[in-house]
Amino acid sequence: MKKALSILLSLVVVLAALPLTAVNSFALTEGAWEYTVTNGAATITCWTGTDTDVLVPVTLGGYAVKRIEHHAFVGSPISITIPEGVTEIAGYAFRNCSRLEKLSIPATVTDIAIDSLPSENFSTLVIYGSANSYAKSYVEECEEEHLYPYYLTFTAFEDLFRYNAYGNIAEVTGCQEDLPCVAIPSTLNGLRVTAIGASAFEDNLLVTSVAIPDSVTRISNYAFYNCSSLSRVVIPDSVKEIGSSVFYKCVSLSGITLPDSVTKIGPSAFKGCTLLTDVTVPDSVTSMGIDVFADCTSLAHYYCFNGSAADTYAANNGLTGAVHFFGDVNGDTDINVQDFGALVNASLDDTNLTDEVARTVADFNRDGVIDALDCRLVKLLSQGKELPA
Ligand SMILES: [Ca+2]
Ligand SMILES: [Ca+2]
Repeated sequence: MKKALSILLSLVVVLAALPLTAVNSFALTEGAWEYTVTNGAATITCWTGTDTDVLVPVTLGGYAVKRIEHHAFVGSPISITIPEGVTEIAGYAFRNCSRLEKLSIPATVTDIAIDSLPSENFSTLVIYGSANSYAKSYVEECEEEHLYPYYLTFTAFEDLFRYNAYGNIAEVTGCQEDLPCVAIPSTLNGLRVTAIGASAFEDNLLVTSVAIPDSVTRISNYAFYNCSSLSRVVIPDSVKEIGSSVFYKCVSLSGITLPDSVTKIGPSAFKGCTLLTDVTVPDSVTSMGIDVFADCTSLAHYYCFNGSAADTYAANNGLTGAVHFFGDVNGDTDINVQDFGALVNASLDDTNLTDEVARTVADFNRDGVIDALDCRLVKLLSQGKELPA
């Protein structure tokens, strides 16, 4: 048994030593998205959903989404919002989107194939982008070349978002139009967007999904208060502070993962999110106000770290039945050698772990994959040792 374990461990070490560039492209699925991963970046190959308003994910399986492949959209949404981070849109990417009315393209996109747009469209297509972006010059080029037999217009993010300027930074205070999907840009007129202002999207009943850029460090009080249709929010790992009542009464929000950058969550931040079933609170959070998850009547899975502020909050607010600790793969609230053994098996072949909760807590460093690094960290923890910073 000891020998078998040492062979396993050697394998783990070998796997961990493989450089990322050795990983070839492979096909994967997450929800309605099909994608491939090459050199640590995801390319979207197909969207199989039926939604009318689509927010392209920032990451798939823990990999940053960089490219949208040809014929990626076989159905036809009415709006497609591409978040920051994507750099390339292939030819024919939106070829079949004959109902497309709104296409939001961030400044990170620097390559759009000239034939990426629909060959016929029954609507006016507005492309939203930054004033000095590649997207804008792309639209101008299309107009000059009379490429598309329908009316294509461009609206700058600068005209779309309201904001306050402070020196060379901006705080977004709202949106001029009610859009179902909102990808907030990281710059507005050259100003770095570092905050979502108080009540910026309060009572917006139309918005279903929001992507926040990784320039933002603070989400202010009541920013998304009573956004009753909001089901998906991407909070980047730049955000340090979530104010009070930020997502209060967001009754469509079903899950939220807070990144490792968050240190403070204000009172009632997620109060009354009655559809919220899953939440992850990292151990970077050292301050949680009262009632952060009060009246979250569906909360079934509360992921946190043993001994963290989130653990204390759960104990003081009657959430213990929903609590799962990262690293506790067998769910007995203790982290020991049995969890380490289960993790080694899962890191060698992740089909060894089918339970969704076990899979979530097995990814100890929360990078989207269960691998040798998670094994190492849980081993240290099971031995009562300090984790590396
Ligand atoms: Ca355990
Ligand atoms: Ca991991």
